[in-house]
Amino acid sequence: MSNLPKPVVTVFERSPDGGKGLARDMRVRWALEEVGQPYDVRPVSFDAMKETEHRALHPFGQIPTYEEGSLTLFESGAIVFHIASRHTGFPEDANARARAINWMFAALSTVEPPIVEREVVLYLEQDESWFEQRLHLVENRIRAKLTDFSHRLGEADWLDSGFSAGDLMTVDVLRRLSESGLLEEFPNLAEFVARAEARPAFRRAFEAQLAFFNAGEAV
Ligand SMILES: N[C@@H](CCC(=O)N[C@@H](CS)C(=O)NCC(=O)O)C(=O)O
Repeated sequence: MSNLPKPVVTVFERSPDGGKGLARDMRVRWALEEVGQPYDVRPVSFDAMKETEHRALHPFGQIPTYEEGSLTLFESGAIVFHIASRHTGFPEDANARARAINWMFAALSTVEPPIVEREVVLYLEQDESWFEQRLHLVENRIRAKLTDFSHRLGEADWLDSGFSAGDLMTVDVLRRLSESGLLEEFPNLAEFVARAEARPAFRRAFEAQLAFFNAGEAV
């Protein structure tokens, strides 16, 4: 058990994903569970996110943020990186650690952008005459990334020798495709995600965000 100050993570007061754990606080919760670090959450409404008080923590008015004593971070990648560095989320071997970091960056800067773009198309461009064409285009861009990634993963359980923050970030990014049907086109990737979701730390993080969502629904 660490004696670091208990971190506080900001989360959606009412997540638009309906409790599916697709918002980016999920990767932070999961990382904290993996390293056994207790944490608190602070809900923020969409309006409050854009207010000066929250922008002091997150200049772009988003979640998640991470406060640990006098340290404040935003950007889920930087937060998970920090958690993994402070605890045991990276392999001890220096090269394996560098490769895990490599995968974190790949997840965030190569795989996640077209996935987020697909969400933009679905949420904001549904009424456009070119909606179907554009969706097809963006989904093919995602398929191209998944094809490369699927070849690279092959039959391995994890990206490198053992589960690390690189796997965590990659899986959390791929989970955003959970209702798209795209992941199922790549059985080894679907299994990779399922394997990670079966981890006790993932389950705890998932249940915590779901309980939080359900408590909000009950109000
Ligand atoms: N690059 C940022 C993206 C943060 C982000 O897009 N957060 C979403 C929730 S997953 C959000 O706050 N959306 C509300 C908004 O942008 O107003 C990260 O990885 O932390």
